[in-house]
Amino acid sequence: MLSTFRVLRRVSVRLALTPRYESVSQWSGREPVSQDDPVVYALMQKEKDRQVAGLELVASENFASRAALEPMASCFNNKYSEGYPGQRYYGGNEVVDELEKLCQKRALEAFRLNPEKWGVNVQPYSGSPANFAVYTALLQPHDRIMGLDLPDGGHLTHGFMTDMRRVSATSIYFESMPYRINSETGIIDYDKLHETARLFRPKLIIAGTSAYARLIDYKRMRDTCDEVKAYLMADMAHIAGLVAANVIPSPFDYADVVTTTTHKTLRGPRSAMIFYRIGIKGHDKKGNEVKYNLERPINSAVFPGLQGGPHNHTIAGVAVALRQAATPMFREYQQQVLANANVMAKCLLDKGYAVVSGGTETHLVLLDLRPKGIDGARIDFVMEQCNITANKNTCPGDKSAVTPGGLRLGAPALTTRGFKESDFEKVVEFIDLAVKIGLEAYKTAGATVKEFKDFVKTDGSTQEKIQSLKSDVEKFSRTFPMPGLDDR
Ligand code: DSN
Repeated sequence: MLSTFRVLRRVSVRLALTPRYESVSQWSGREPVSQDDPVVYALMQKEKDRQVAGLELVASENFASRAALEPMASCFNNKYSEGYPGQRYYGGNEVVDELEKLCQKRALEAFRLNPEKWGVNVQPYSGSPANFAVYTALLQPHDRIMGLDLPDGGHLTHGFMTDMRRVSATSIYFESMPYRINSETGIIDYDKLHETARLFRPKLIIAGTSAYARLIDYKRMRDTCDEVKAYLMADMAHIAGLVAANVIPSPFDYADVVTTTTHKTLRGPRSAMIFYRIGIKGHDKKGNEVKYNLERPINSAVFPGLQGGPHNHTIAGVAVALRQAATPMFREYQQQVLANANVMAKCLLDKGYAVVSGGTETHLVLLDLRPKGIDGARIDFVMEQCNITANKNTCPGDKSAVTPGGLRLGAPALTTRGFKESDFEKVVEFIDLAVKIGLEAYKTAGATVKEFKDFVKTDGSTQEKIQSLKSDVEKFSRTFPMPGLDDR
């Protein structure tokens, strides 16, 4: 059988040799991609098939609906609209203004926010730029921030740095002091966070996680912020859908600013939003009203500070997803996400696996493979060979992010495909089989991860087991529906 690469090469050579349009007058610009560019179209179909045939457990991924995807292939793509509704630099933005205001309104409604108390910027291109925009707005260069350390479940943009290097720009331009989880319990060490904050005196503390299966105690963090006079920024990117559905506590009760992406549990296109408090903050000693001053700095930081024209086609898709997020159907979906993640944790524990913090209260489970005598990098690789995608992840106490001890397993994407608790029991069976294949291979493979991977790819007996599991996974996965458009 020809490899995909060879097929694509043949197609590209043929296309290069055969002009599809003799002159510009023959090109209407209305040809479908399948006709205009079969090479890219073939890749789209190949990726679609990979998604349909696999078990998607990457906790930050999801499958957007057709309705949320379609606006991204619309004429909104064509329009530049630097500025904000009613204040644009270019003409022709009356419809874009309507769209952006609709998206803002739906964003506030989806999170049950009072428009007299909260405003929202829907222009950030994605989560990392959104977080950087908040820091740019509220901090001076080298001001101090505190976020959950990346190996403990935080995100790069929460100030990540190592002993050797300031990795994230958020640690290059700002002074970062991490807080951590308690390695015994797997829960954020709020006492230590409080103690460190009193010494470090940060100007902003981030309540947000990327690989953490427990609920955040926003009140405790608010209390610490009040004591040290810091802003509380919640980054709810992972849990936004659960918050919108009101199935977990909301950061809006305590935070000054809330950032989120729109494509994880929220199930929309890839984009981000920044919510900020507006209106009266309190009163000064003389009894005069003090107002929040977040809206102008945040809007200016997004544009013109960090970005150019907003991606209106994406904002249109986000508006669609936000309408969906305000429906009872969406709440039902998020309840199922929680139930599925819970079953995944329980089944893993029943099979003798270790799970960081002993379970989950969110959409993900952090599987600790170290007690099994293997790591996340090796098992992640074996699972990928079997069409099960997750990601290797550090566990408390891990020294290396390259061969971390665990795997992050998320329920949102498969729940979108209609998986219920019994299906997740089956998913755990598949994971368990993959771990067993990995453990067996580890006995014979060389010491390095590269040697392990080479062994897995070439050892006959290992390959036989992998192909058999892959075939079972594929058969199972293909029985579930996939949202979106059929061929893309
Ligand atoms: N990649 C996303 C995550 O996994 O959390 C966000 O950067």
